[in-house]
Amino acid sequence: MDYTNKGFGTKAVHAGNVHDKQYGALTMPIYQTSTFVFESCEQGAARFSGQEAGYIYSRLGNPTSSVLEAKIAALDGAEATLATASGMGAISSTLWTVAKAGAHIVADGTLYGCTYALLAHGLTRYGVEVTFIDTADIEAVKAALKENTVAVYLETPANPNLKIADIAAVAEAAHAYNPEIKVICDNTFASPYLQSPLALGADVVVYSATKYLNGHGDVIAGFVSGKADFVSQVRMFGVKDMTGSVLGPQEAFLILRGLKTFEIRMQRHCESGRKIAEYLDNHPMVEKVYYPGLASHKNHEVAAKQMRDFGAMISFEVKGGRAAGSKFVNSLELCTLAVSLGDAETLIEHPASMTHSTYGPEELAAAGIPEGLVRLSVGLENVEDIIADLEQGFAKL
Ligand code: LCS
Repeated sequence: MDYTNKGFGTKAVHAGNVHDKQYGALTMPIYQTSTFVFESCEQGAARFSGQEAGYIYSRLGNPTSSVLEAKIAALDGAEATLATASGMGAISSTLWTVAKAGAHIVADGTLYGCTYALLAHGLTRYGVEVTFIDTADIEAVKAALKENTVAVYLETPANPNLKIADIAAVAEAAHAYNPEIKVICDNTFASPYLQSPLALGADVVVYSATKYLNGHGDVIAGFVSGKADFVSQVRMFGVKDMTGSVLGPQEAFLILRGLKTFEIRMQRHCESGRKIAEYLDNHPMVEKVYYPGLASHKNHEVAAKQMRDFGAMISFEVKGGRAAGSKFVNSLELCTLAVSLGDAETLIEHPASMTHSTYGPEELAAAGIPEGLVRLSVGLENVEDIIADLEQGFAKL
């Protein structure tokens, strides 16, 4: 059946599924195998040369992962998707595919801490030039593009301050300068439920699937979606030869399981996220709330244009700065102090000392990440219980 015109929830449950012909299993079995048996030397040769379709070795592909990849491609509206062992595996395998010594990458300065480290301290060791800018400023994007620019890299909403860039405007500027430039968008905070960067003009979408896509806090994984030929390059060079960052079939199975409830999880996340953002915005102990769904957000209009809803990631500053923020976080009981996001459990963390500790104090300031910022990933608990916990935390200040 063709699921192209079906609803998001229907795609999440059915798209890409392959039914087991041997026993009729409803769910995709876990093909826990490292390698695949060839019938003959000739068949092995044909598989290696690409003349015959079929599995060779699980670093190059595995049936359980293939079903997951087809499903994510359907959710992303992509020609193809590649599953990786982590979000950083997806990002590094993609960047190792597009970059080489002498190449130039334009990147937003506000990124997940390890992505920032990869770009600022990793790739630059191998002769790749990186210019950090604010991609919400289109003139800055245009000014940064150069003859040797191979990619423009951004997150929107960005981790941890929910900064929004206009994906269509960034892609238009980059492609007008040079159609070969790959616009790479990290869609982790939004997920395919909220935003379709490829439809907006991006060339490549990367994810930490550790977050909303898996949604249950028990897997580390990533994805790369885009045109089939590019995704194939990332698979056959970026992952196969450069990083080896391959997803195991057990993890693929768990993500497939999590995706069955993806749409309803996201509906609940968004509904609670909105209520909590409004609660924080009206709270006398809160200095500032960073949430793209609030009209006060700097780029609320761009967010409203390119996102279907606003998600459940909220950052805020408690009055009294970093010390007050730490005291508040330490007094929470239901909200759990942990990095990561997009899980059933509401998680809270302090970016400057945790996820973004790869940034120095000046880099934090340049990226618009206040030292006292607290980041909340609103989970699937009952929203009144989350608010009651936040309220008792404020009362202790
Ligand atoms: N991209 C974004 C936007 C992320 O938030 C993360 C992880 C990654 C990529 C990397 O994915 P991973 O390799 O961990 O699957 N973000 C984390 C965070 O904010 N807290 O803990 C991890």
